[in-house]
Amino acid sequence: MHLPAPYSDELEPLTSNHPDTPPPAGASRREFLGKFSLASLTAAIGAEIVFAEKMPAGLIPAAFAQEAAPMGVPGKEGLTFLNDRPVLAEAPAHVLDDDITPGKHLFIRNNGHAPAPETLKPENWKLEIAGESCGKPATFTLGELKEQFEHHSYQMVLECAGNGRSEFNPPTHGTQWTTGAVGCPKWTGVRLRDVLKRCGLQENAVYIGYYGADIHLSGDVKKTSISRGAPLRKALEDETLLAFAMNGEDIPWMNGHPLRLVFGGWPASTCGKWLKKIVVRDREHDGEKMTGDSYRMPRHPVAPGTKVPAEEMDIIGSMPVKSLVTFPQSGISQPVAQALTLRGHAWAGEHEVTAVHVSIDFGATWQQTTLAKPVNRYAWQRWQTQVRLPQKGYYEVWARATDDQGRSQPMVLPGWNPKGYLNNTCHRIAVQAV
Ligand SMILES: Nc1nc2c(c(=O)[nH]1)N[C@H]1C(S)=C(S)[C@@H](COP(=O)(O)O)O[C@H]1N2
Ligand SMILES: [Mo]
Repeated sequence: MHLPAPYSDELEPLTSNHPDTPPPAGASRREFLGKFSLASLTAAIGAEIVFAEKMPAGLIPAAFAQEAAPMGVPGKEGLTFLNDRPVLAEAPAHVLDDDITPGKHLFIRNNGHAPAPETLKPENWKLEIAGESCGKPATFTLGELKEQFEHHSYQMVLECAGNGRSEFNPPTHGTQWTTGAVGCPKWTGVRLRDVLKRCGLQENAVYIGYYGADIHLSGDVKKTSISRGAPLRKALEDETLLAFAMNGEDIPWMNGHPLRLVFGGWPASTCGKWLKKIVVRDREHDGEKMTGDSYRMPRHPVAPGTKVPAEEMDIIGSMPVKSLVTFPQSGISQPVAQALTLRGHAWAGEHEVTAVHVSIDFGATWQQTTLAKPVNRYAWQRWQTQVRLPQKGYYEVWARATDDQGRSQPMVLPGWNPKGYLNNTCHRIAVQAV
């Protein structure tokens, strides 16, 4: 499936030098294959090509075609697939009703091609710690990480900074997420802090960056699809994990098995999947998608459609206050005047949610809901309540969360920004009273 430009990918449009794209008319097959070394094809397939020397120049490996149809990923259920190269899939709100998001319902946001499952063997996995501000660079096997460092588990929200992008007007380039690029599984791993302390931090260390094993969309192994990170203070938090398990099981393939980085309350783009290397930096990390307008917001509000210079943008840190109505499913019918249970989750980046209100009259009046405490910092919080719909007809249920700083979700779109980040408008569902 090839979707039109704004639906494809944040920064990397699907171009003709993509391995699954046929050679452009007129270009020789040799020219086409010339762009892809055998090594990059092998890496993308995840296995040695036995009769490589017999492979016709320009042949597009059938292994790539297997990915194309049907849309779907083994182990995933109930997700809406927005794209297949790279794989992008989000969860409809009602699919996120569980307190702890099961692996099958966790969204997928790939910037490149996921490494082939055969290349992700935990017993062969290694993590390198390096960078100019690392005291004693070292490599750990996954086994050593598990044996030598204490294990910790936290339930933490994972949300793409572009979640909600599809509503911005004028539209912004990137994955057109509706509301489902979010989930809150329970992560288990070792603390990044413990591992960094073992390797020693030089005094000038200020930032960390990650590198994963995924393959650039072009197939070029020298290119990196994404390499982001976070300031050292964030990297040293209790909850910042090198996670090797999710919900007590292996992390799903598309979500970073066998090792991923997890930060609490920050854009999910900081949480490197298929983690191979961490670099300790003496400056803000400058990897792929750290610079320019990637994951940055204008320092001051701008009129929709404005071009904002990079120096007037700041890197996104804590995510904003937000909520979802996960029950009932939007579109249901409900008998007039009967109690209708409503529930969902609310979260607020590095902050706690202090209240969730619902409205059935387009925001004219609001009713407070019962709100649970988070099981730990950075976990989402369950809210629930009941309403009665007074007469037959169409209603919308709106939910609005407020954080411990007194900030509430806007009822209309928040500030437009060039990349369409941080849309935390109130979630709405449709209900018909019959
Ligand atoms: N190695 C690697 N890590 C990555 C990405 C990626 O493409 N490659 N995507 C990032 C982005 S933009 C998001 S939103 C999250 C998505 O995590 P998920 O696919 O497990 O939901 O992973 C982040 N970590
Ligand atoms: Mo993302």
